[in-house]
Amino acid sequence: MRIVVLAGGIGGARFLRGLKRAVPDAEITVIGNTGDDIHLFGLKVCPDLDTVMYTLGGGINEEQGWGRTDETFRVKEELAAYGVGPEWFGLGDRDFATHIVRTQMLGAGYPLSAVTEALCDRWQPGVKLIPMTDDRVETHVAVEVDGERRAVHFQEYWVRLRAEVPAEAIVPVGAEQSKPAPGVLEAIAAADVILFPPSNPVVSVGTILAVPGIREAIAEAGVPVVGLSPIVGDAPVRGMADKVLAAVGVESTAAAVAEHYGSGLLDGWLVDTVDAGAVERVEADGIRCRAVPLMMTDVDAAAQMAREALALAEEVR
Ligand code: GDP
Ligand code: FO1
Ligand code: CA
Repeated sequence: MRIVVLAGGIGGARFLRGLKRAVPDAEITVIGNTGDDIHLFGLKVCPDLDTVMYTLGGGINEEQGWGRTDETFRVKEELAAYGVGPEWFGLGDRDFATHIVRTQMLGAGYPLSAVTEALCDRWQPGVKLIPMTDDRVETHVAVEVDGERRAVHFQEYWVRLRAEVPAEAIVPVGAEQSKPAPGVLEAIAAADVILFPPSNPVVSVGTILAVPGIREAIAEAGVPVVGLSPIVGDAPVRGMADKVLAAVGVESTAAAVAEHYGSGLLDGWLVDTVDAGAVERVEADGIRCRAVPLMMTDVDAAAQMAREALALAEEVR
């Protein structure tokens, strides 16, 4: 079975770990969000690609959900001693090596997709991880600070400002001019099923869908497209997805997120059992919906969610 998954960071990575356990023989292609990417200290950092790579490759900091396990911050301390920031972004020593290798290869002329493949040679994530695009796309957030409207990088909004200032718009800068990376459209066209994990619908899956051609390819693939809600009990399970949903005018409910994707894209949608009341509303929108446990408390729980998603895909096929 060929499965394509559109993934952000933690929500995507933890779901993928379950999916691999549920269907060990499946050929899984992950289209990763690169809108969160940021240049720091002259280095290219790709948080969502790295979160997927480290999680599936066994190098992730489990408690945190991002970054390396057993991390130290000596380089960051030394940079701070030079007065070189930003200090609000915690790049660890082991993680730095990944960004150095990536930046070196990009500088030598390799596209991000080839660089990602090379990094995965070490981590062996057991999936084909492809960035959504090789072109530069950066999510910026229009915020109002001290009565003034300005655009900040998504990481500054998320990490430094903790999404506590009102976001007026979310803009994937560069997306309109970007092209899907090699292999993205091919994987979608060859897929037996396409899954949207419980990733952020706006700044993870939404950004991937903003790359011209990807949304269209999914809609035209003619295979079941099934998503899992990252919103449980009218709130994100972790993080501040409610803030970016509000910025695009979507309420933080499992049903509203399904409607945001729309029946033109989604065939099936899983909500948590606490949101069973949403099933009728989602089905009225023409999207087949089931309520099942959606908390990824461990890999087995994530695997069971993956089985439910694939079962729903068979129902709508
Ligand atoms: P990020 O890039 O690290 O923010 O990760 P993603 O975009 O892939 O996923 C973020 C989303 O994952 C958040 O909106 C969370 O609500 C969701 N999430 C995290 N853990 C769980 C879980 O156990 N169950 C569900 N249903 N959603 C989760
Ligand atoms: N998230 C934080 O909240 N604080 C950090 O200092 C931070 C550092 C960081 C470094 C590398 C990396 O791959 C991810 C990192 N993240 C950090 C997580 C990440 O930037 C965001 O949580 C996601 O991109 C949000 O979607
Ligand atoms: Ca992210």
